[in-house]
Amino acid sequence: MRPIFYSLATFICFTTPAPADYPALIAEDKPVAYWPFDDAHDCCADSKVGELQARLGIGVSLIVPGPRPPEFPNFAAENLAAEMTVPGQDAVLRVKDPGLNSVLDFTNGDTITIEAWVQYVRPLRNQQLAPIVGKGRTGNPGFQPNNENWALGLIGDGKLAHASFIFHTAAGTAHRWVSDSAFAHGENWHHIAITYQFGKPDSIRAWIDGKHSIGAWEKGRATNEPPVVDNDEVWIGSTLGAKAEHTFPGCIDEVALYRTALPQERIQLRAARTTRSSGSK
Ligand SMILES: [Ca+2]
Ligand SMILES: [Ca+2]
Repeated sequence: MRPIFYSLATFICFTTPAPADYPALIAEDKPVAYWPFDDAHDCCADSKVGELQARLGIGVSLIVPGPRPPEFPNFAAENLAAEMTVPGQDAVLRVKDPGLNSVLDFTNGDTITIEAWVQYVRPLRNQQLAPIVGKGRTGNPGFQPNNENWALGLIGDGKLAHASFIFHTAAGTAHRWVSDSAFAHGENWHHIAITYQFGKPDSIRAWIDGKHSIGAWEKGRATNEPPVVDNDEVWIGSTLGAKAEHTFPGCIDEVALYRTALPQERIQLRAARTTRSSGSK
């Protein structure tokens, strides 16, 4: 009987799923920056790749739960997220742009993927923007206010929130794409991802909870003009001086930035979920 026992043991060993490892999943796609918010220290939350630190504003808390098992099997049981705890009280994480032609700078011909998990707990008004992560539009001295190189956010329709992608041209004109799919506020976590090749308005793709969503550039806002590029900061969770009305109403986790377009099958892997429906439609 013993040989049979050993065979069975070997079989079990090889068929047991690997431990949940969301960071390893992200690393396989080679992001240029990835902030999991799980090992923050003193001033900052470090990017798991490269050297880009996200400096914590005083209104940010990094002790709140992020997506966790069993609902989100990719994640560790102790996964943590960033909460914009006190809107209007510096509830933002700031990342310095290293300078000219940095990994954070995008122009025509460059491809971007931005992704994050979000939990927005207060409803958004019609047309209210909830910033997730973006470069520029910080209100920092020395920069014009309408200088978003790229930005991922949610936008309200009075009832639900849609995914949005925004950039400004050098003239300061905003070009905003909005997803058709949307979801309600509450305790549910949602995964948002957008890919885009600058200069090609038809190249934009978006996913909410791993499901592709069609959408549209706002009227007259599709353009092949390049985005404004400068050395302003990347901000997570807020814009425009981190005032309350420009701050994300909830929690953000696992922010990653790529200079490639991630394919749908890789996006879907991230959004794995069990036990209850996502609530998005
Ligand atoms: Ca996390
Ligand atoms: Ca720059």
